[in-house]
Amino acid sequence: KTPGASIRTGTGADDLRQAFLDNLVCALGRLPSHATSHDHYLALALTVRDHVMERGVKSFERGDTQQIRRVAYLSAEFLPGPHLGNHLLNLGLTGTADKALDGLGIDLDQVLAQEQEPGLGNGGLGRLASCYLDSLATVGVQSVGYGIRYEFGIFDQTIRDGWQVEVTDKWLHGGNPWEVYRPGAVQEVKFGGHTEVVTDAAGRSRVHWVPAIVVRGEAYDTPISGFDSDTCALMRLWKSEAVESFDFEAFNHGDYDRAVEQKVASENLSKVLYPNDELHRGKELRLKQQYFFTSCALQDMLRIQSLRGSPPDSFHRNWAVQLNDTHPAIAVAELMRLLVDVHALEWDAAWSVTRATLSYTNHTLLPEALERWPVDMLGGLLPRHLEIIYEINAHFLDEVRAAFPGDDERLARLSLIDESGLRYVRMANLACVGSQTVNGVAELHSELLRQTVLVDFAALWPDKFTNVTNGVTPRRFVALANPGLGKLLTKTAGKSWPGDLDKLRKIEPHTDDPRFRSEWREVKLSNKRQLAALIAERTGIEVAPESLFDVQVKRIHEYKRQHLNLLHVLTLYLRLKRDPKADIPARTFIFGGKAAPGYFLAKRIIRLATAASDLINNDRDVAGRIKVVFFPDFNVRNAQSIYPAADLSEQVSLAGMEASGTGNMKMSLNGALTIGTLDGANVEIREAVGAENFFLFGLNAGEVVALKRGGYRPRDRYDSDPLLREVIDFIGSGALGGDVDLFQPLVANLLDHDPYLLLADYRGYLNAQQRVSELWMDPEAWTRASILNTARMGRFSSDRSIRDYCQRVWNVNIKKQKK
Ligand code: 26R
Repeated sequence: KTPGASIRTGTGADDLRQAFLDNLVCALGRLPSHATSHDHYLALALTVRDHVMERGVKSFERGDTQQIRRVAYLSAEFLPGPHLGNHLLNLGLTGTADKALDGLGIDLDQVLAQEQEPGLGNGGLGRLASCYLDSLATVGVQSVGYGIRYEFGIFDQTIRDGWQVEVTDKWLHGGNPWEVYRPGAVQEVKFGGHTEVVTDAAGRSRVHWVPAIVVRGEAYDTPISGFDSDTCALMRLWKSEAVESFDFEAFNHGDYDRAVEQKVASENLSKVLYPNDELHRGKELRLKQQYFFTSCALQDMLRIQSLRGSPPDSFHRNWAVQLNDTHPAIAVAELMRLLVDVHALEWDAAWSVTRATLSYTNHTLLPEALERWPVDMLGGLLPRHLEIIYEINAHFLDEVRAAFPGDDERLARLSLIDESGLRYVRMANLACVGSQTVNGVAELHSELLRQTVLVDFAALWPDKFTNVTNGVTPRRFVALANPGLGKLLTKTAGKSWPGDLDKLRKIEPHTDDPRFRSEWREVKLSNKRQLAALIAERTGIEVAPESLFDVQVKRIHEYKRQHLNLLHVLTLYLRLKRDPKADIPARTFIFGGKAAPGYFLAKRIIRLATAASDLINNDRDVAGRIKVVFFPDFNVRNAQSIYPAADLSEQVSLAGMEASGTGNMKMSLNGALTIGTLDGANVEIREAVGAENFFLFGLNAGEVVALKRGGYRPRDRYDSDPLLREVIDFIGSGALGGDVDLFQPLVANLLDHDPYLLLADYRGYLNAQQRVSELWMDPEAWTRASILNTARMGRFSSDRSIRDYCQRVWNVNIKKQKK
């Protein structure tokens, strides 16, 4: 035992069991004889949290004494997934916990199943933030992930009569054993009102913001452990509270409704996550949320800064602040306000500090996702920030005029204010101007960023731009999700691979070993059996584990083209109906993903998937040949069951649209082969695993632009391709169930607009699918390609991404603290 180690954090099975029982009785007040599985979960979570906290506290202490530059990752979304199993893995305590509970007749898996995951994000961007905290802790960088403690996260998806029905997410209802409330870290956040110029004691004029409303931000900390690491990251989420519980004046006048109005309005700020991704609607409450957490975060960093005894003008030496998309981009103006108005720095000094502190990551090129706020709305809510934005803009446009004299159009494009009609503040421009570094999330995306959305900024400041390709944590998405594969990898490549993913290369020489191949297939088959059981439980559909599992799981969006996948499914179906003897290997098509509640066509695409599922699964003519599943409520937990069972990973977005994708990495890492376009990180995955182990199809980004420019006419494709005509007519015919009009909007959209060029890529896609079927019929060749996918995916560990950020963006040294 290490000196000072208490039973509370002892690492033997007896210590763990005792700590567990103590928590059950003392912290939860439950008699062991009466405790439920959920009580067991809470008690084990509290036990494990002690271990993580102890590390966290010690590592932050080191950071304070060493005046280390810390990373603050500002993100409106986090999707950590269930914590318990991951912590046990990271701490090396899984076996011990199993043993400790076993001694009490308790099953660890049943305990793990009790946890409600925090669904505080929509999809890729939120999950990436959580992978990055995992890797920051793992590689030993001190960091805080700042965000919002939404009371209601992303909705739970249920399927009723084939339609998505949204159910409120109640993740906090069973209690949250992971978070620690921090009364000492409370912040005040102002809204509305006006500004005044006042003279301070030193005779200097300063701007004073007199707000209409003040809201309290309360901090809740969740520790995030690293793999085999002494460092621990912190996820610090802010909850909004009213400053006063009641308006006592109104209360005393008997106006009870008005008395609580203010309180309700304040608490609404952190009430619910906006469930739309990639569609910016200028909702005021969302702007309030963004400012709320950004302000809390920056004030908190300044507080810690002063606790360390460092002055505000060296803020950038102590903090590197990363803006996860433009959602926290108001940070540019807020940091200026805090430095100039509150900490009395001169404008120029404050501007240098701000620009040396902030960096901005862009996650999407879709024009409808770019955030811009009406000037009146922003000015009404944040009057001082609008003044600051104007002043930044004035300085900035002077710089532009000097660099490009007389170029007024360029000036208008670069301006922080869009003045082409109703006036808007452009948040991407604000983020660019206020940042040290701007990056995209895959090579292709970063390139397109420089060539399109941010082309004028790239011309002005070419050195500001860089790329950091996304990555995923192999701990959660391989070791935890796929323990069978994990064991085989450890046996073959040694035990260090989860923290050093390039080690996977070591399995490559075993590709041609028949024994290894058969073990590889056995692992996959066993994962598919488990998923088949889960599918039966959730949907009542029976699928054959021996069939090819063809998987597309991600948010539902037209640009991701789940409906292109469905065109293939239905084409196969029609072919089997026509030609029952067709040589087509058995396939199970698995779809999963949530649609934004207000996204009409995305919901129709889900309905199309469920209609195809109903029709095909109940047609005896194709029994044993193809099956279709829509797996409800795709979230981190379900993802952990699905990725390990995938044979084929569908990454079929229109080239140039998907910034990176990260599900593509998770599946390939778990031995799936990809069918995909040259989009996002697919490009780099294909390079890494080898073109012969990847099914490529479709237009590339340049061809997409050219085709659109040349006047694309989808109806011509329909007219000239009989297979395409047949499948589209079939969808429009009413034969899929429901009334004839059910899929008319989808069909009409494809024939008359087809903004994502499905009809142009249809043939190429069918051909690639044909190659998939052929390779599948040669199990040895398929297995070989599957092994090579895993073996060559090392660079897509989020540890590599974080090292890239440390080098190219944050200027932080990595000294992995070994135990
Ligand atoms: C403006 C608002 C409605 C909004 C826009 C976009 C809200 C949320 C989003 C989410 C976007 C930015 C997102 O998740 N993008 C995804 O980021 C992943 C991580 O970098 C990429 O892998 C993925 O390609 C990209 O779509």
